[in-house]
Amino acid sequence: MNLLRGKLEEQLGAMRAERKDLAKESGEVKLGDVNAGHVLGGMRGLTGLLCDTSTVTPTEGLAIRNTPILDLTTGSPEETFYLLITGERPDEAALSELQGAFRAHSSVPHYVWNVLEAMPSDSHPMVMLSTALMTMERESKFRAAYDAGTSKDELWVAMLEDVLLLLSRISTIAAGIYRMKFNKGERIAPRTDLDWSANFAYMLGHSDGNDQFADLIRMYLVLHSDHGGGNVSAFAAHTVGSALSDVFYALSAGLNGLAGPLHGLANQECLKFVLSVHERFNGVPSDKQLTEFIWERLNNRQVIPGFGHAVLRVTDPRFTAFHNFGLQHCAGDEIFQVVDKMFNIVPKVLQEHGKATNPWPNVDAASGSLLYHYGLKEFEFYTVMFGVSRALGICSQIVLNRALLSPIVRPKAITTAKLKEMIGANA
Ligand code: CMX
Repeated sequence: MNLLRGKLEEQLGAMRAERKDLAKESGEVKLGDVNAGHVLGGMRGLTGLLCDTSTVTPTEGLAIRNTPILDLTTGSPEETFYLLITGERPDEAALSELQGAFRAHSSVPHYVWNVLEAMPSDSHPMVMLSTALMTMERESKFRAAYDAGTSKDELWVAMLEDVLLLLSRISTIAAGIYRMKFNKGERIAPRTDLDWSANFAYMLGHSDGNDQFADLIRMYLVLHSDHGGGNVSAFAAHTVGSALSDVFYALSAGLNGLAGPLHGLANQECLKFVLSVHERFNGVPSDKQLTEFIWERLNNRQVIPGFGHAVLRVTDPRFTAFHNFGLQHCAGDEIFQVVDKMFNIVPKVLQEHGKATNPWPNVDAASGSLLYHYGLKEFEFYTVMFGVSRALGICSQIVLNRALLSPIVRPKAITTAKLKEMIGANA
């Protein structure tokens, strides 16, 4: 990985100096106030982290290194990874080198499969993915370098090696989990003539690597790759990595957070909901039927999956990308038609209802219906797909954090009694 490593080395001096100067000269500058609501409300809205790979704004949504995500939907995950980690688009040579690195370790050693095969058959696919990563920790070059006394200035190089090995293997592992868990037959070995996403589609068993499904998987892996630094998975991985735990520990921690229903698991809930609408109305409901059904749920104090967002205040651009793909390729599919109809009806109802701060669809509202269309119907697997993609962003953040010598995360926690005392004193 001479080109990528060389690019990062070229950038590193200035970035380290900038961090040092900022800490020295501006460490006392106030960025905001901490109030009791932040402490009680999961630190929502509290500025407390640095993340340069991507940003999420309420009105524009996700931008990777200032490039709106909708401008990246025709590219490959390898290009996105290079952009995430360096802030630049790769030239042909750098891209080809990276594609080679993503292929180099795509055959997974037997001891990993042995562990997965020994797991109880009702293990969730996310547990299997996280376990597979932990199993490979024994191969960490970062840990070996640390144990050998490598200077902390140089540790990031071993971290980059670990990250490339991990990313190279994670799609093979995920596809193997899919075939094992859902009795799809023998595992399919990666091909040397396909890139990372095409190989993933191929190894799942739903594609020859060059069809529409492969194109959907390519876009899916780009769209979910990163979402700033404060979401549960990125923050968890960052915290674990800040203790100089290697990327196998850190990414596993992040993916364990992604497995929560309020985070990554929401995508399986969304498709479940869409299918339940389709089943209840024996097909695509009329506008009137859907409007009444949405009101019925809201009056029962149930949420409408796929709508609303903690940060966004517009339609999620990632939803727009999936929706456009569906309109182009799956317009005749009834499940997609339900998604399309919900897009036209639900925001109006949520606005009239007046509770949700953001009535617009998020990324999870459409992605499942497209996977379902192409035969990937086991929605317990969807969060694994999300995890394979999100590994790109989390791994980029971890390499940068080690390269920039980010300190250990250690916010101050207070007791409820102390909080009440502080509220009283400030009232
Ligand atoms: N349907 C019904 N009610 C909703 C709603 C929805 N889709 N979204 C928000 N609300 C309600 C909330 O439940 C809350 O009600 P209460 O005051 O009774 O508690 C009220 O509107 C205000 O909530 P909010 O400030 O708009 O939303 P939050 O920031 O608290 O929560 C989210 C954001 C995503 C958890 C929420 O919108 C939700 O539950 N959506 C449905 C589940 C979903 O699609 N999750 C995927 C999220 C994708 C992602 O995070 O990437």
